[in-house]
Amino acid sequence: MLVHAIPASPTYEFAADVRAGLTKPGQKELPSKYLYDEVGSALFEVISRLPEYGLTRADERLLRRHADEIVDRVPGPVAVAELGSGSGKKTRWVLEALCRRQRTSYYPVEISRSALAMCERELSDIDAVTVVGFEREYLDGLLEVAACRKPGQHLFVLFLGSTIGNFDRPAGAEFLGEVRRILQTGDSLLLGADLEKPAAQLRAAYDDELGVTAAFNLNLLARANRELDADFDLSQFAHVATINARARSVEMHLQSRRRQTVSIPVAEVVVEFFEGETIWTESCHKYSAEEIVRTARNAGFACAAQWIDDQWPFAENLLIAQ
Ligand code: AVI
Repeated sequence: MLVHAIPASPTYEFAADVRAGLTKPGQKELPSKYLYDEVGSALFEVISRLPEYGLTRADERLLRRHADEIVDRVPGPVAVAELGSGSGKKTRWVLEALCRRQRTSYYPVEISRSALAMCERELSDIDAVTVVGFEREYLDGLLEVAACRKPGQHLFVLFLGSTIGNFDRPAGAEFLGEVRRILQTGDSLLLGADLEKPAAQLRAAYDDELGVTAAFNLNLLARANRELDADFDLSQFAHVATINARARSVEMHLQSRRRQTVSIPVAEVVVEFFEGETIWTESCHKYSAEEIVRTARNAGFACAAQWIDDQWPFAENLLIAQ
């Protein structure tokens, strides 16, 4: 796979974000994108196989069952861009269906180099697909992909796995608007979104019995130790998943088990924690099926079709740029 890489020095950005998030007045926080280093991406792969976490399997089931139908409704010929490809496993169904109709250029856009490498390994056996990876933030990558399109070619953008849920609602709506501005009329976006479900089911999904999600969350502190020379004592922080009923989200936090001081030399900061204080690390918003259609419409898309899984409430939404 050809990869457009960014110069490997994102440490200063991580350090700046850690410093800003942990010195913020009130609720301390760290951006969830830093959960996905090599270890975090591997742990997320395990999460997606846990019995309690049905989201990824629902996404994959819908794509497997409806790939032909989805592709039939996408105006073509197309090049495919995927925002946050992850391992690329579920993308296979869409690419195989497309390849029955045309040779396909596939552009995964990922900030995680290891996820891009996994994606290439997963998809390299599909003959009629050319994979060109972009190690970029989503919108930067999409802009570059859009610049490569051939005359008469539409873009088919995949934003799967309910990553939209990791934005707060206004930011999610704004993000869809940004994607629309990059696209041309008639281009399409396949948006996967996790739907609302009972609190007990959500609690189990984000605080599994084996402790994989806890390890995924704590790895953020381990990453700060590895990359920023921090001295977080992981045994003194607990993974907490809480339901925010008003925001209709699950929040992941890391809670300090005692009063403690942590120094983070590369970020040039020393941080005090009181007992019980938390670092907010991620939000996972859940949508209603109608809300997705409405939000998409406000962003300039028409929902051409929606498929909902029968085992785990999750919706695949085919949106056409108007
Ligand atoms: C990547 N994203 C859609 C996952 C989610 O469910 O919001 C991330 C995750 N966090 C904990 N478990 C999974």
